[in-house]
Amino acid sequence: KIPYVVGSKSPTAVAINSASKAGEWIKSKLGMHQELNTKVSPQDLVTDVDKGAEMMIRKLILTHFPNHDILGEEGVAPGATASAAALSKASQSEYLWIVDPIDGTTNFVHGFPFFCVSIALAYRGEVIVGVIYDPIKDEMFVAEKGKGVYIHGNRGEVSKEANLSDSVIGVGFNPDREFGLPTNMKGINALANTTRSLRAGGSAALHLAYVAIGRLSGYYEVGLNAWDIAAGALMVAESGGIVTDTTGKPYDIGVRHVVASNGKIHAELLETIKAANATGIA
Ligand code: 2AM
Ligand code: CA
Ligand code: CA
Ligand code: CA
Repeated sequence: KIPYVVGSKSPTAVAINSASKAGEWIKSKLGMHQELNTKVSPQDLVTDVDKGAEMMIRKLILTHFPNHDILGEEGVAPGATASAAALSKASQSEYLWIVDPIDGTTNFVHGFPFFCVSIALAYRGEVIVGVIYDPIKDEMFVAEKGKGVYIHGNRGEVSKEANLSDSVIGVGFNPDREFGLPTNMKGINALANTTRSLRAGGSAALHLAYVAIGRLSGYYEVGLNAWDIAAGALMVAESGGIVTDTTGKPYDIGVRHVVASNGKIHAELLETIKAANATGIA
């Protein structure tokens, strides 16, 4: 279905196959998870299905690329400090796979049909492949560095809006009640007053994929991790959009406070977030 994937063993093909297999399995487990635990806070959920999907993806990647490193959300100790430490160690890798087995676990647990598998491959710290699979809509988003973004073989493009007042912006509610959520809400408030409308679907990766193919004009959320953003950020860049942090610094795999857009509204989006004092902890 994706024309430029040659051979079933290219990294892109392995990413697509892994996302597709894990996604099908996750979908089959919808409403059937057996364990539900919390991590650092009551809002921070994990199920046996998150863990099982990550194991499945690890195994598939290592079958083809036994020497590559893998950074997966459920393989890392929870909490901002632990995830930053894991990323800083992992970023020394030559080839590093960055895996979020279910992005949108809260949705998965509640049966809200908006979640995905997100898989990225970085070479010396730079993302070169990004794959996001939504098993509910059976939508496979694929980006390769320098080759654009594709949804089932069709080239994706960012939207055309040139002003925030014509824009629909994706946002998310950071679960950290003490710092993250209050910061996020300042930005969300400012955007609610200046945009056409906001959408908070609950999956950072899918929101980024939607920006890349023009279903959203932009996206803003603070306090994310590398696995939420890596694949989607490549997609936005490859479709002609822009991804920065909330201060305007260009995207790299360490960015946690993300602003993504079709490019045309980026300055206005950043300005609005900065003026609201919603840039998050550096
Ligand atoms: P997850 O479902 O993989 O955990 C929703 O606003 C976004 O925030 C999702 O992409 C979600 O990813 C992420 N998220 C959920 N809990 C989080 C936490 N405790 N810290 C940071 N990000 C989180
Ligand atoms: Ca999680
Ligand atoms: Ca995630
Ligand atoms: Ca996850």
